[in-house]
Amino acid sequence: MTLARFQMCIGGEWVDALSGKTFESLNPATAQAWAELPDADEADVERAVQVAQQAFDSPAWRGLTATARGKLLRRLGDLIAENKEHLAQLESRDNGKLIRETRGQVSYLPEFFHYTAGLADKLEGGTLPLDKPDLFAYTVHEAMGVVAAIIPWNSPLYLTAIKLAPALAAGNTIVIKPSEHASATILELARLALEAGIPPGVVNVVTGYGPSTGAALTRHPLIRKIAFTGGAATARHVVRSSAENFAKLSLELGGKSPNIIFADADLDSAINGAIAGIYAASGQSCVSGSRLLVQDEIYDEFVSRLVERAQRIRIGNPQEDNSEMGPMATAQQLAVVEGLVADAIAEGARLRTGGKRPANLGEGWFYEPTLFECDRNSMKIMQEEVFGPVASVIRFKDEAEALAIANDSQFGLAAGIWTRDLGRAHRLARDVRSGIIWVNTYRAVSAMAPIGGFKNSGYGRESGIDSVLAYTELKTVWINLSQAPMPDPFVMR
Ligand code: TXE
Repeated sequence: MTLARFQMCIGGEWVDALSGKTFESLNPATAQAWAELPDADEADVERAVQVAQQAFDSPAWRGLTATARGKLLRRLGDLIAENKEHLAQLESRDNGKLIRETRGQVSYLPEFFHYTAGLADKLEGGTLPLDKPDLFAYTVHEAMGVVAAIIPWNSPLYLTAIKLAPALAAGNTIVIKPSEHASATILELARLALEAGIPPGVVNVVTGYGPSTGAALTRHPLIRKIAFTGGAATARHVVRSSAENFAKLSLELGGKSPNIIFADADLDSAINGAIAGIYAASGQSCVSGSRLLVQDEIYDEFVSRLVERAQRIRIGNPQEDNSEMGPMATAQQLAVVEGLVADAIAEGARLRTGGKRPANLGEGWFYEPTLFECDRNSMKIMQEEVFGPVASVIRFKDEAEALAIANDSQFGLAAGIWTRDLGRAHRLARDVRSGIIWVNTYRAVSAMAPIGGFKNSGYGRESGIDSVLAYTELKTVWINLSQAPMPDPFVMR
């Protein structure tokens, strides 16, 4: 099979790596290479960052009003809408996500650009009611400079959109490093950005591996902000890189989110919510509801219904419309899942279904929907992120115990609460330590709703009305109104 050939986008030009090196991207459904991409090293990253800095300083970008930037973002959103089927197909082939899911995600993608476009010219500073009558001061939100965006493989377009749109709305330029496992759609996005009229050099994409391309980018001295989504171990490298020049950081690192089902819940809905939480996207979602907490009275019925539904999930080619679960996106992730399942069995977790690769699906990195029953929240399978279709379920007596189990985690990204009791829903929404709470629903996203975590799930928020501010520096301007000479130079005014 001939491989699709991609080039990187630097300064509006389509280029190979200076070294000429390339790497292959594999199709997770077949484990076969389908594309070849440039393997950027330090020299390519240097070029991309320099070009992004020049674009930041250029009148073609800096001279635009915020309203004009907003119009460009709106146009980019429109172009994504026009190209949605192409983008959905490409992402599904590259990372193995279901076509029905990539279609849904891409159809919604323009909203992130349209919503953020409207925010571009609403970043108002303030005039300060100073306690010093001879002085007047005001604040301004200014662009930071060159932003580095580090993107994982699980939802490349979505996770890029929530960084790219606010970064550009605020007037920054950007160098994006997509995952080596799923870069194709981000290169297409750069093409659409150029087509939208965003000046060359404002949006750049370098492709390659994390420890080489990614590390060269995050430690580059001209980078003023790093927006990262990925795993905790990689995030620690990124935090260390940022110490070089104190680049600002946002980190979104996944979780072990509790999905709490009370006996008074609508059980049909809660079953669907539990399935959506863990088996959608084959569990490769930062917000996956991988810890199921189920109340005593309904525990047995709930678990057997869940097992029955999990066993009916149609695993198959992600590009077929009727598949319900596709493969793991990478062979490494499949190995992680297999390792954690083996550890769970060794620790005494009871395997109710799954726990293996399905037969008859060829070489693709498929894994069965898996469910463990656990007696203790301290078990490794209750504490560690699997990032695969593996749920662990535990029983609880009452609200206090559910809350204690929910909060007994190093993570704090999301939580689901299933109950008809309004007071209880609000109590738990208040007391569960996580950045997102879903009541009687799961895995809902919106351009208007911030996403981000407490504890080891990271810091910073993406999406929502404050998202653009996270890509700005605040400047305070002081004006002396007095006609008198400057007073005593040795005393602070
Ligand atoms: O992500 P990595 P991986 C979790 C999930 C998974 C684990 C590891 O638990 O098992 O993370 O996944 C780039 N400097 N999530 O290995 O390594 C890399 O090239 C700079 C949660 O795929 O974090 C890629 O572009 N960059 C998650 C990006 O970092 C580096 C989504 C993410 O890769 C780098 C995915 C370095 N030294 C996995 N090393 C979520 N929150 O949604 C790697 N990269």
